[in-house]
Amino acid sequence: MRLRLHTRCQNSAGQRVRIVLNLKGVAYEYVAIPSLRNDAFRELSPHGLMPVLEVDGHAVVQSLAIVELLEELFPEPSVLPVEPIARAEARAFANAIACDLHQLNNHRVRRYLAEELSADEHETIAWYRHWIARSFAGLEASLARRPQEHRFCFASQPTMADAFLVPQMDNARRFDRDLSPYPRLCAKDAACRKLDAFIAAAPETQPDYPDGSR
Ligand SMILES: N[C@@H](CCC(=O)N[C@@H](CS)C(=O)NCC(=O)O)C(=O)O
Repeated sequence: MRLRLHTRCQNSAGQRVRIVLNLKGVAYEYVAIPSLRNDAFRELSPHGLMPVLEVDGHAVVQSLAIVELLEELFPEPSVLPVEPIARAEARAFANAIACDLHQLNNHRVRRYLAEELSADEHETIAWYRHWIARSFAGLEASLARRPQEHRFCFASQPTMADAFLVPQMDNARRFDRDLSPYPRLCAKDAACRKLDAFIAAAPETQPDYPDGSR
C-alpha cells in the first residue's frame, strides 16, 4: 500500500496523522505542500485544508477520518483504549479538539477576523486565547472525572486523544497561553513528548522545517 501524506511542518492537523502513523509503525511519503491555492492541491483537498492522505491514489481528507481509516487498515497497535466507554471518551476528546477548538482558531478564521472584520492584533490574540481557555478547561475536566488516572490521556499507552492533544498544546504555547491551570493536560503532553513517535512527528523534525529555526 502506498501512503503519501500532504502536509507541512507547522500543520497541526497533519501532525496528528503523523503521530498516529508513527505509533502504528507505518511508513509513508512526506509531501510538503507548496501552496494551498495550487490547483493540483485543490483537486486533492476540496476544502483547501491540510492534511491529505493519499492511499494508493485515493485522497482522504479530515484528520479524524484519516486516523479512523488508519485504525481500520492497521489495527495493531490500536490507538484506541480497549474498553468501549473509554474508546468513546478518547474519540470525544479528539473531537473536542478537532471540531470545537481548532476550527475557531484556524489561520483562515484569524485572517477573516483581521482582514474582513478589522480586528487588530490584540483582539485576534484575545480571541485565540479565549477559545483555548474554554476548551482546555473542558478537556482538563474530562480527564479529572475519569475513575482511573493513566500515564496517557485514556490508557497506559498513547491513543488518538494524545495524538490530538500534543499539537494543540504546541499551538497554545505559540500564542503564549499560560498552561498552568491544566496540570493533567501538561502531564500527558510531557509523557508523550518523550516517545519517538511524537518526536518524529514534531514540526522541527520535518523535512520542510526552515533551516536556522531548529
Ligand atoms: N478539520 C480539519 C482541519 C484542517 C485544517 O484546518 N488544517 C489547517 C492547518 S492545521 C489548514 O489547512 N489551514 C489553512 C487555512 O486556515 O487557511 C482536519 O482535522 O483535518
